[in-house]
Amino acid sequence: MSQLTTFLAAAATGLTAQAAAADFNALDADRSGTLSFAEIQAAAPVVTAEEFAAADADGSGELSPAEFDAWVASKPDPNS
Ligand SMILES: [Ca+2]
Repeated sequence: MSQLTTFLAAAATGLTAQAAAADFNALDADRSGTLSFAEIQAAAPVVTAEEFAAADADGSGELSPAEFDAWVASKPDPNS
């Protein structure tokens, strides 16, 4: 559960790019360099498909580090 805690705490407080990159690597279970919805949900089940799709700016079906970074930065309050 530590990854989830880290992820949600970071999403709640905002992240530096460096911290987001560290979280990204922790969440990238298969080391593909992108985060699938399954990988995001494995760490943060509260994330919805709609939210993931909104974060997937180019519609590739996976979040690039830049997309993940922008998404986390846009989420000051994960409960809202
Ligand atoms: Ca991956």
